[in-house]
Amino acid sequence: MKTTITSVNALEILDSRGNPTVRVLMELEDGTRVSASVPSGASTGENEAIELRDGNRNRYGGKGVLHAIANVNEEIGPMVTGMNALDQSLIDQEMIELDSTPNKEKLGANAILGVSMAAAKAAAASMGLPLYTYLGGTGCRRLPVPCMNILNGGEHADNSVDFQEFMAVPIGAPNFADGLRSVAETFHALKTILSARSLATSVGDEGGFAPNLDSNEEAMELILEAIEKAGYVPGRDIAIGIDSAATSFASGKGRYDLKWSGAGEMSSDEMIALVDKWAGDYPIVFWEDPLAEDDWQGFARLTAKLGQKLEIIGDDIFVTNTKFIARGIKEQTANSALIKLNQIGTVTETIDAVRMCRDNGWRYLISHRSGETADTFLADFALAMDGGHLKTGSACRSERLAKYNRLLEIEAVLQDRALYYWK
Ligand code: 2PG
Ligand code: MG
Repeated sequence: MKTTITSVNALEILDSRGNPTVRVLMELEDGTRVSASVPSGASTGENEAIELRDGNRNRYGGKGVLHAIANVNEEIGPMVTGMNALDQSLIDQEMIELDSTPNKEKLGANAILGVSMAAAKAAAASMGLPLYTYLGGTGCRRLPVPCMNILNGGEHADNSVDFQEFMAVPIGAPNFADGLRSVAETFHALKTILSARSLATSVGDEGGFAPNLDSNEEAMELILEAIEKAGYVPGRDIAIGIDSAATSFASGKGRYDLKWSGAGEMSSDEMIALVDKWAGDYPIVFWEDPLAEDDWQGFARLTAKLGQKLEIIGDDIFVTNTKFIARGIKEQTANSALIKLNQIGTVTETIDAVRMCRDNGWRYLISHRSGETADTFLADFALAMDGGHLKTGSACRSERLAKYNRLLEIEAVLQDRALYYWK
């Protein structure tokens, strides 16, 4: 059969932080050849699928992935060779069974995901279909709103801002290209504003600026100014999305230490009051990880208070795992989930997580990782999942732009058949 997998090999490559990651090369009987590269997070959730690292301090400070590579070359590869690349869920299931641990610690989620993504890419290529059509079907033509991370803090930068990501969200644009342009222009306007105040214009891991500021509020004020300077109306043309990544500054159960800004300790309820105040003061449309991964009660209180007007997204708390999303739905912990392929480790399980959100009236935000490669799988995946929004970093750093540029390309192909809208 044309789509039979004939060879699978893995290679250790470097990600955007210069850390090793897995690239899988796959070939099919009809000569189709693809490669897929796996991303890697910094502010990771405790329950994420395990990224296998060698731990050998003499290579890349212990971050090598030679074991994961060997697992692809010696165990997973031989097993999937001879399988049909079109059988995505079967391939994924067989890998899950071969691993046999709940968090993929034996083979490594980085090894498994590389093969899973490669199978999808190979199947699409062999069928002569764009990846988004193969994964999303013939009716798939809605471009995601690009939630552009223009100011970085937390663990993604060395500055004095506690919240990890401040995103410009082009909610009023007529199409993807104009939406992307408006937030890229905002990014440039922000640079001009920072320079004029002698603030640093160096960037964090995802390409957003990382200046030292006096407070987290100052970040919001600067962004509002940048939106206006770029010629847009905050809240009408461009809204704001935040990822606090609160697990990274939790100082105990239900306690938060705003350590980077030096603003001091806060309880869950004080954090909820801050979110409430900001949601009133600023045009915020979503807030990711406002509280830590173990603060289920705090999340539920926040959702009860603000869930009607704000998209409250769980990242570290749900880790793209249907087990935790199901609990979140039952306990009304949030109203949206962040979706990251490598948090769960296969394409099929990631689609399961999306389906669970959709079936229960939740939203979902498709996301990159802070350590990325030039692989554009995510762009097609976001379109295929039809969730309406995607976060994949700033308007600089090519590993981020690769995804945005792929979406520009798709929109150009779809022409006036492309759809773009917020909500
Ligand atoms: C997040 C991500 C991506 P990381 O927290 O949402 O922006 O960061 O990949 O470091 O977990
Ligand atoms: Mg996050």
